[in-house]
Amino acid sequence: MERATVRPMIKTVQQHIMEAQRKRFPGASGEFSWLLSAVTLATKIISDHVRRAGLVDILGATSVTNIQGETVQKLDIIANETIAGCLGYRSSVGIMVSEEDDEPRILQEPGPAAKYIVLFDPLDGSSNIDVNVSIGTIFSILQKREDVDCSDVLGHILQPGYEQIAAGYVIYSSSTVMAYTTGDGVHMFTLDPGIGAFRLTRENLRMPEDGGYYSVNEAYYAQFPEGVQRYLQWVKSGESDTLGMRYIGSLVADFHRTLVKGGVFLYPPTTKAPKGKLRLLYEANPLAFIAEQAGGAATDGSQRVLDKKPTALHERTPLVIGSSKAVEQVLRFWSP
Ligand code: P6P
Repeated sequence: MERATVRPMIKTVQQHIMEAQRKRFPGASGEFSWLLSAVTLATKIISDHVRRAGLVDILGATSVTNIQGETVQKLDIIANETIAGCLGYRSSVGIMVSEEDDEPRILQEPGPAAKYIVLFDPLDGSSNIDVNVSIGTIFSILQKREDVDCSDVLGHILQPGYEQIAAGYVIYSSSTVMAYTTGDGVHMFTLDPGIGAFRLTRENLRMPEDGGYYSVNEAYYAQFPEGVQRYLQWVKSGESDTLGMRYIGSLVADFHRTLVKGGVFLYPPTTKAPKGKLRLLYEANPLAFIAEQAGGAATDGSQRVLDKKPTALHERTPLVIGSSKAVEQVLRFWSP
């Protein structure tokens, strides 16, 4: 009797990462996959907290203000310490950079083993927590530089985005979805609460070239550069009937929709925030890596985001990210 072919009906993110690493690096030690498992574990824990936010005393703000000058929400602290705790058990992680921490955390003494740097925004969009809007975690992974002394912590961290070896985000919404890339396409997983695992739901995702939405906070229209104002006048003129408009005010949610449905998200410079609001190292760079891997583009108006040479840990950048055509359309009106 012919043996039934058992096809794996479930591929978890761990399996996917291990297979991808073995395929690309046959001699891989598995330490990178082990590192990524810390991120997936941490985001499962954060997802559980987010799901229960209204039920236990973790809603609302603390009396703490972070380096960004923002009031720290309780869930921010839980998310930050959860990720630090999970990464702390990975001997391959030497340095951790968080939006919530003024300074980098040195998790392992500098040395050949502790070769990875993990940068993240533990809970982006946290101002939306109390109104039940989708929020997310964004992460970026670099390797320490060979040509920089171990003691030069910033020298290892301040690398251009094209040096990233992996990047991803997790969106906590109607379901918890993770998207990641290691430079070999973008892959998406949905957390199955029944088995507590992220299951592969989309492989080698491509950003739609046409259609979708433009996404910007038009309350700042008067503060935008004149070229951005001209783009907004054009996109609403009816000449481009392909784009609708959506703005959630939570970067991960606005980017996830743009990745899946197409269009463009903009956070331009304003008179109040002349360098833009979003952070380069742990927001713009990881999302730019994903956008490009899905066939899209990401610019600060003057240059490719991934080419920017960072000069400070928490530096900000203007961001225009989405379908290549939609990004190019913005630049036809605004190229500072
Ligand atoms: P605005 C959330 O506070 C955040 O950092 C991003 O998630 C989001 O894209 C942006 O700020 C929204 O900023 O100025 O439109 O409220």
